[in-house]
Amino acid sequence: MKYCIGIDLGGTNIAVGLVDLDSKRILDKRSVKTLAPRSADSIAQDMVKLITGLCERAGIKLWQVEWIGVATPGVVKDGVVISAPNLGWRNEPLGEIVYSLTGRPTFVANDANCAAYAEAIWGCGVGSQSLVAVTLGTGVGGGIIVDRKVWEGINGFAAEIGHMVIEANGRQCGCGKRGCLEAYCSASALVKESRRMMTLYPDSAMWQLAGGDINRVSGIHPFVAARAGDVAANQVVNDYVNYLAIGISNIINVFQPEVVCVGGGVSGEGDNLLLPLRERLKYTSFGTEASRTRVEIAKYRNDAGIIGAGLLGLMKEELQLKSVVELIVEKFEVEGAFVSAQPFGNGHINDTRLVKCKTPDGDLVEYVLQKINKSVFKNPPELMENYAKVTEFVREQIIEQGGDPEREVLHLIKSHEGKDYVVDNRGEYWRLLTYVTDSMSYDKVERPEQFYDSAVAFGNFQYMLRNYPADTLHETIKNFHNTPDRVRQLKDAIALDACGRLSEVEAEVKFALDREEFAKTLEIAHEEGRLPLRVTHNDTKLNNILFDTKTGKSLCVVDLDTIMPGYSVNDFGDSIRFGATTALEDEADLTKVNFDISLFELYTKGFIEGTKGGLTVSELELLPIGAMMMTYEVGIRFLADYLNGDVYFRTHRPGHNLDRARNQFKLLSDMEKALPEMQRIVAKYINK
Ligand code: GN1
Ligand code: MG
Repeated sequence: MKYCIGIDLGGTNIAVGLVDLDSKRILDKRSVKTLAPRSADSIAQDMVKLITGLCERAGIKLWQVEWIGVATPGVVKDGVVISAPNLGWRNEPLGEIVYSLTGRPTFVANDANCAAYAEAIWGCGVGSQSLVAVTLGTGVGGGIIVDRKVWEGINGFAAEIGHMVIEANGRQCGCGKRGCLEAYCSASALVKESRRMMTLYPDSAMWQLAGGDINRVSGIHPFVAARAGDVAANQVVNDYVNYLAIGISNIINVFQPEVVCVGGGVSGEGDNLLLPLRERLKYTSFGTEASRTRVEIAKYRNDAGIIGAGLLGLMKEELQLKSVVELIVEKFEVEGAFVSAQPFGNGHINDTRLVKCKTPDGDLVEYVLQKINKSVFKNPPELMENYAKVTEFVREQIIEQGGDPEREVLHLIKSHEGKDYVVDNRGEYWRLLTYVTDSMSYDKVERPEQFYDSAVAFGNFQYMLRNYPADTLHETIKNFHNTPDRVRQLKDAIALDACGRLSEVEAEVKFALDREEFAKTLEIAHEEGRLPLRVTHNDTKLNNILFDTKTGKSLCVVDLDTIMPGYSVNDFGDSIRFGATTALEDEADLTKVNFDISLFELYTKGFIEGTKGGLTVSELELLPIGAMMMTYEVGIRFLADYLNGDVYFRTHRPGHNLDRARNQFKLLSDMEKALPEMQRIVAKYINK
């Protein structure tokens, strides 16, 4: 089955439905009160809670939802609700907010328009080219479809059918004018009129139906009483139908649509409303004899909002709707037109998508789009300045080394404004990179040569940056690999115990704090002049290298967010902890997690070769400590994040960060035992 989510955001309720795209049916739905006025952020959070609940009940994952459609009152453009008086909103980037919370493509459109469209294409107007929808609810709404497209008018809010005047100097309307259709044909007007007649006719059957309480009369009561022959009710219904017929005949006279679709709460009367209405229209429309316009009751009635919203993804071309990601991609100098965007890679921090565009010749061009995680990288413009300068510098080095600058270094695409990034309405930063064709990355070593290759590549990367002016680099994350400071952060997390998880992890906390002295080793070596600061990558996991799928060789170092002054041995160590192991970084079965000394040896050989004699002997002697340090450090970072409630690293299951921490601690225990062996191996390559 193919699923989507349809959200009907109303002034009173937020209704969310899980829609089956094939049958175009609502499989399940839930709602909460809107409680307007409320911020778009807080409303979106409620929407996401309902979405998650629906997915859980249906036993599906959020990523299985093809897209999310939101129908909202007010004027909408490119996912931004420009103005919605019912919600008290102006310029709220609802699409971006929902996207950022769910990661699913999100479309936003005006509620009456999407309801009308759903009726025209799949509802009572199926197969028709033109349809006008009249919604009889709290107010009277409308939507106009011409040639299967929504007619929004030059100002963007056409189809205010409820505010067509049908009686000069008539009843007062909420809009300030007099005589509007809404003042006669909304459900509220119907109730008001029933009450007026009840006071004039104390023996009307409507009194009984309302239980003797005039405040409890509803829009259904006059119809029921009229069928029983009640005079007062008959007059209410007749007047109602007459006024509605005037409104609808005006619509027919102006548009001559194939279908007029009557929806909203009052349309629940079905034939009781439709048959007299059709009868009246015979006398009110122009050219009735020859008229081919059909007047019908809406198919979706109360669910029109959910269905219309859910199906937005199917009507995005016609409605000229674009998802948040598409709108961002269009702000860059891309070749061709946007086709799709899919989640990409296994990074724990940024939101990464593989974007496909199509050129007029029909060629597909691929890009990598990333939304920079602002809570991790506090100053994205500085980060992007590093990124652009470093890639430029590395490009020159690659040309010097005789490499292919197109495939061996990342390439930033400029925005139309000539910048290296785009900022969206919410102040989020996005960058676009060319995708290196025929390449892939690995989360685990598949062949030993691969690991050796990655060692040469990371070593060479450091070598290429050996003359980079370090003082021009911004520090994108302060104290990133300052392990004693990471211990301090762990202690803060322990003291806070934000989620009450501390008692669960006593053994892990003890393991971490027992090694507090060890944590200082590299800082001391640096102070003693044995470990220089260099320009380093600082995130040298195997999956941050692209391999050529044709040759199997390493190709390009990626993930350049943390290039900063650092220690060479930490770059070495980060690769070891991630690659020289028999399991993935998050393997929960610790019996499968073992340090692999032969992979350690291969990497040592490759890294020393890659750095081309650029590292000092005292530095090289610290390589095994670097391996242990990075394993320890990321282990305590995972543990601290678990205690803090998983706010830093992206998780995919409960306890994910704890599994990762335990995994790294198991690896560290192995390494502690293997330290003499590691030192012997390193010594062997130093002397070569
Ligand atoms: C993060 O973004 P990604 O997944 O490549 C983290 C690294 C950790 C790593 C653990 C900026 O790297 O420091 O070692 O997860 N990056 C940042 O897998 O914190
Ligand atoms: Mg990465």
